Amino acid sequence: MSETLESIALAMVATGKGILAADESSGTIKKRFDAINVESTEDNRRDYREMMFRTTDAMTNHISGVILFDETIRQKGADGTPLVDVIKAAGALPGIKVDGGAKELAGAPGEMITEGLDGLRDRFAQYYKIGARFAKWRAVINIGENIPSTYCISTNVHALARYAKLAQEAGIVPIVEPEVIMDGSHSIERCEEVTETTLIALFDALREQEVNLEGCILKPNMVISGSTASNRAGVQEVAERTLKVFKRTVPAAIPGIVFLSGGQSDLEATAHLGAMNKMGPLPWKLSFSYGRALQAAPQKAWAGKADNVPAAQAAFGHRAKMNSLASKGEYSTDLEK
Ligand code: 5MM
Repeated sequence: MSETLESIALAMVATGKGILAADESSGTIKKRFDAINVESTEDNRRDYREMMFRTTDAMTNHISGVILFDETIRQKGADGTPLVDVIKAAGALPGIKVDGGAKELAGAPGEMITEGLDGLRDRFAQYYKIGARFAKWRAVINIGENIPSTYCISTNVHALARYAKLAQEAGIVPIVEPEVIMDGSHSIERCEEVTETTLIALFDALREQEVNLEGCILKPNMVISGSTASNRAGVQEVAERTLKVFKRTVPAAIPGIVFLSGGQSDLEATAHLGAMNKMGPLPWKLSFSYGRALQAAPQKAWAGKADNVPAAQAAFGHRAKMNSLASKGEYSTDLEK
């Protein structure tokens, strides 16, 4: 079958597979490496990421695609093979983060707007040539006193839709990521309200700008209590409220929803995904596109030492497998042993 936006999107959410978000920008990867006492050099970043891309079983059976940062999509592995080819050889799709990061939104203290639309058409053409078949753009929606404002939500979803349309024009499937941030002491009800409002606005904007929904993947937050809330909601409540909001707002034409982990522990992120997939049938595939929840364990096991590569690959493979099971509704915490 020839490659279409729809066929790429379906491959991204193939049964039992999800996405590895390895697109940490320079500042974020430095923060992750600082935590394991590893210097953030170009070689260390390459070695670390190559180690994951060469975890064959995980990459072939549980990971459909990898979101890369600009540096990584151009990098070669230690033996000179482009990392894009290492990913493709494992049977996964290379993807690219194209946003320029979230910056302060003018005149709106505490709120952010994602930049990066200028020159995006040319960048997409270049990334397509390098091998990217999907892309990612993340919008940040903070919850706080009197925020988010309608202004913040509408400017961010407008930018997401403009990015998505440009991606599709280039033959690249857009992952649209409106992240309602978990930081704060807000209740799960407040997260539910903000997530619902954001998703309604997002799908209005996608429709207005004539984005092809069948060739688009949604990467949202789960509906969850603020990280410092008292009485944080349990797994079942998170699963029920998240699905309630999605059923109200996400058209069935979207082939898949892949969650971000957003600061949840890796076990929490897997348990929530597993609980939701036990509540089917659902109109869309429900899988993962985790950064921290897939990488925290391998980063700790690796700690920058070549001798630790097998243990780090085992840790990455385990989390990929647990999340794969969760995406099929076959996960239980006993399997962690
Ligand atoms: C891997 O982290 C991604 C890039 O973050 P920065 O641009 O801030 O460096 C991030 O966008 C990520 O793809 C999503 O937030 C999902 O990752 P988590 O860690 O939330 O699962």
